Amino acid sequence: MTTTLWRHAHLVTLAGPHGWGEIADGALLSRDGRIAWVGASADLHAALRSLPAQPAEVHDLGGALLTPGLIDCHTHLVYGGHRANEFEQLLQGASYADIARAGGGIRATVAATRAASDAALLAGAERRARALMAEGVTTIEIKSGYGLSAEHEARCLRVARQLGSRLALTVRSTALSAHALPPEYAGRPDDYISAVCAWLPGLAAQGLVDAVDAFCDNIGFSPAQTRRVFEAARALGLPVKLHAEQLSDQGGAALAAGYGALSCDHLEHLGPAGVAAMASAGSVAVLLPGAFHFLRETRLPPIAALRAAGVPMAVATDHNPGSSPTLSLLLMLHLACNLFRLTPEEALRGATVHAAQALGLGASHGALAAGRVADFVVWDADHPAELAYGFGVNPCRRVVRAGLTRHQPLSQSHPP
Ligand code: DI6
Ligand code: FE
Repeated sequence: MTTTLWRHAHLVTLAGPHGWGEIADGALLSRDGRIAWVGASADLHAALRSLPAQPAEVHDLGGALLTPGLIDCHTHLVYGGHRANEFEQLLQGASYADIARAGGGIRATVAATRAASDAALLAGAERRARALMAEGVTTIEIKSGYGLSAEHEARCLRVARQLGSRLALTVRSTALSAHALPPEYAGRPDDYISAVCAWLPGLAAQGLVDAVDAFCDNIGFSPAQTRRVFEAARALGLPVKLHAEQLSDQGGAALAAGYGALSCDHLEHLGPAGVAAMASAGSVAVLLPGAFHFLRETRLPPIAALRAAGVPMAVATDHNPGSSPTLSLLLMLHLACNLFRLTPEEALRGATVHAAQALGLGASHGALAAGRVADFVVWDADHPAELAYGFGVNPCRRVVRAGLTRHQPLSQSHPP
């Protein structure tokens, strides 16, 4: 029941619907992993007087910038191998779809993932998670989708759950079994979808699934197949998300919105009907500038239309070995501004408030406000726009997760 005081902070709370929510000289009290109070230093004495006991620990931040912990709401962190060879092919002019149709792409990673031991999958995912954490990430989503059988999907989701218990990190796991067609179902996509729908209840019963996702595209699954997966999720009471309109407009976002999707992700080919459907369902648009950059795409997601319709926009790494092998969420903030023309405030909101919403954690995470989880980051920065302004720069000084300080995650030899 100890209370900790963080004082002399330049707070960026992001607590209101717009603006940074800046408090130039602020303080924050954390208690039992939650934020007990946050406000201006001038009001601190009154806040302290109302406490049952005085803070056991006091940290003077010397005016440093303090923001909510970053949230990476779309990653494919658990897999075997890498696809650097495909990067060479992409540079020689092959397209992502060409490589996938020739038997590379997701299926190459499926083979490597199935061949990897549990220990190797965990070690690789943990190394990647620690790299994200070193930049102030306190919550991540991890998708399955490189196992593509009941056994291997469960293995990957178990690794995701293990990361959440080994590391000072909140992990949400998403079943993306409808990611690609595994070789044993070649030419039989409907049979594969039947299999996915049949094994989902087992994965859910093992407590491995927080949400269900699918890849609805011309090299993925059709809207009708996606709908079957969503029906299976609905029967289990699980929320859905969708890889939608990444390479073509299949009407996936509107389909997902019809199921109250938490988010629709990628969206380069999203049209007006999809934007309107997402707005009325309250689905978050998860923008993935890493994949856009890596695949040298030229068609931009309809940012102005999303903004005008009031669709909340999130920004994530989409970390995966095939289209976004990045481990820097801060770099994604920069690219979201420079490539997609988000404002630095939209970008930071996209990796905090709106990312939380995309994971169904909108009431507990993503902003600095009393009652929320005490996840925050202290930065060597004067202004919050600096987080998106630099690229290849990591100004993260200190990370606090659930009220506890996490120093230098990369240098720890043992998980906290
Ligand atoms: N879209 C993506 O960006 C990832 N999955 C998907 O459906 C890429 C996955 C991969 O290429 O391994
Ligand atoms: Fe993805």
